[in-house]
Amino acid sequence: MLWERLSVTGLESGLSGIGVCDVDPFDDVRLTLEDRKASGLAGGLTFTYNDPVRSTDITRSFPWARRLVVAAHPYVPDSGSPSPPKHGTGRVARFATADHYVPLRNALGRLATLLTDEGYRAETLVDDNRLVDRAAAVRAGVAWWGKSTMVLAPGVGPWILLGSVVTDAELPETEPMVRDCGTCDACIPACPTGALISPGVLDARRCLAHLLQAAGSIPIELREAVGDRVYGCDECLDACPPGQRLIQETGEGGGRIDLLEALELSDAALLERFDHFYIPRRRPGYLRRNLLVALGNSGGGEAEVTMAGGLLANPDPIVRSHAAWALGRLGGQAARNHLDGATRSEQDAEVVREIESALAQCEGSPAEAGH
Ligand code: B12
Ligand code: SF4
Ligand code: SF4
Repeated sequence: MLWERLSVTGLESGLSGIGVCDVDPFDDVRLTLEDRKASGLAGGLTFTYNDPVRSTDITRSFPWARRLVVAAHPYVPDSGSPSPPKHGTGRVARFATADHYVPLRNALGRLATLLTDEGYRAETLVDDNRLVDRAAAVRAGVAWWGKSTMVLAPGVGPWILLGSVVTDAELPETEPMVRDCGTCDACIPACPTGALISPGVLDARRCLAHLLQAAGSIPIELREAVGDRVYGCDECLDACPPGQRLIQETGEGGGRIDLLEALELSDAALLERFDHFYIPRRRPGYLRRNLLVALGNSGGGEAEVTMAGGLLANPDPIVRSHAAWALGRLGGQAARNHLDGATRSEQDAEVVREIESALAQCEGSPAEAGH
């Protein structure tokens, strides 16, 4: 039977789970998306939030759709785990240590070919704004909802990426899992910013994974909590018991960036090195912003101060603001000299405010005591 062949091919292609669900609209998710937009919890998120009606009803995009074949790709342990914090380095969440969506795309491609070879229509969707992937995975019995808002699967916990094939083949539907988190709530206190405000509810305005890939400034009151993170955040996943065994089996490697080396790259080289990151409008300043916050949190040294000082002259005001913040956080006379110099030439009102606040922070920093 076609479903058995799809299932075998999916598992042979490295998927950890595969299931089938109908294409009825995900009305509960549409209401949640609309509520979170209205209440502000969405924090300016785009993606599926842009058009909740479309993203929760696949037949709006594919009127011929009859089923979703939903797949989970386990990207850990391939991703490696970041080595322990090391001076001068930043951290990348496991899902982004490389483009871990590639094997998922390949597996879905094979499934789509099986369907089209049988004369059916089939389109692959990976992290696509036309589908709410987690809701599809839950309905197809590939995973269950966790209180972290992640969906979890047996043996791999939250460490899966999701994708689907939309088809007109009327495949048999698979049963949803009868599982939940039970009494566990480990992810909620593990979040460094309190972004999980209650089970299953994320305040994106406080979520570091969101802020590090959003446009604009990183809110000043959350920059220390960014720590050494440059892209993504794994804290609520690391805390999750169903994923523990996999993490323990995962060796270190792949998740560290030399901050000074990355800040020295040209625009083109920076975008090329991190071409699999989502960066709003591919504006390199947003990545430099993240690198500067991690640099400020790094504890510093002469080279770090010189780098941040030099970036006070960057043409992008987002970079200048975060360079000022990094200098304030690094502290010391040299940092202060850079900031003083910039006050004489800076024209952008927001950057001026950041410089003033950084100077005030320098006054209070231990390196300044006694001056
Ligand atoms: C927008 C988005 C984000 C946003 C918002 C995340 C969010 N929670 O909505 C930001 C940028 C913060 C983000 C971060 C991450 N993301 Co993201 N993201 C998406 C995207 C594009 C859309 C998600 C969406 O529509 N959310 C809509 C809201 C309404 O969903 P929700 O918050 O999950 O709400 C449901 C639950 O709250 C549940 N619920 C409600 N009440 C309750 C109560 C209880 C008790 C429970 C258990 C559940 C529950 O029902 C709601 C739906 O009705 C999808 C890709 C896609 N096209 O689907 C990837 C996706 C969700 N992201 C993914 C990943 C890997 C991540 C990160 C782990 C990356 C990282 N390491 O930094 C983090 C995890 C942060 C987190 N805790 O969610 C994977 C998730 C895989 C998985 N195993 O779940 C996806 C599916 C991408 C993919 N194709 O693999 N992401
Ligand atoms: S990704 Fe990080 S900041 Fe966002 S909810 Fe999870 S632990 Fe909190
Ligand atoms: S940490 Fe516990 S409560 Fe949170 S998602 Fe994992 S199992 Fe569920």
